[in-house]
Amino acid sequence: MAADGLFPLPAPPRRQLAPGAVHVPGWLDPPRQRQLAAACRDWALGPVPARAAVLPGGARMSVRTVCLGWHWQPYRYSRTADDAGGGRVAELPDWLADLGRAALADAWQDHAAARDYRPDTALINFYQGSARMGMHQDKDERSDQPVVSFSIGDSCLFRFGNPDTRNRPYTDVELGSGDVFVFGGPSRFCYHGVPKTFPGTAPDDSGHQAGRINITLRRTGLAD
Ligand code: MD3
Ligand code: FE
Repeated sequence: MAADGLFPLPAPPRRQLAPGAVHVPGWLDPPRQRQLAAACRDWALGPVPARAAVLPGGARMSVRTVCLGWHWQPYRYSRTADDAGGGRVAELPDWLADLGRAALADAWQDHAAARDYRPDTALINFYQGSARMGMHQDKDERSDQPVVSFSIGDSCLFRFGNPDTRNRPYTDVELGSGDVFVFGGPSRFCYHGVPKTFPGTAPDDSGHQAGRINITLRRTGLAD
């Protein structure tokens, strides 16, 4: 293969839904999916256990979440998990922040933006059965750096909306195992949600047969 190593790799297939919102199907190869899924199941065990967060009105979310770097609960971040045993959250490992930077570089084809990306937290969501996530904005962060999302296991219906209302207009997209989605710039504060997952659709080689995992990397912009 004459071209091996001599030319840059082609950009991965990707689709821009709106300015700053880019979907890259299958960005994580199966070995990487398996490594991430195993790491997520490990983090779910502690030092802070994954838990279904309780909303201020008293309703419990159907998704279970564990956090790295900073603990999120509706609707604030802290270093300790005050609604899940009080322990201090595990560090966000450099390799995971680096993976987010690499995904951002590929999705946006913007190496300067990727160099400047400094995520300091990861929220890991576990969906099983009929778990879903209603339309919401992520605005507890004090930074407008992008959110990088990784999906593993079952596929889902993802609904990407607009910055002004939780209703139409929105675009429905299926997210599958290994997909990356980046939300930045004018898309960073758009409403979005997961109306449903598709149980039993996880590829055998994804390493996760117990539903869907979603990892989001973010910058909180908070300091101790
Ligand atoms: C668009 N998670 O954790 S990831 C969340 O699949 C969350 O578990 C969903 O929404 C999930 O807050 C969706 C995609 C996503 C994440 C953050 C966003 C889309 C976003 C922030 C702004 C706009
Ligand atoms: Fe969100």
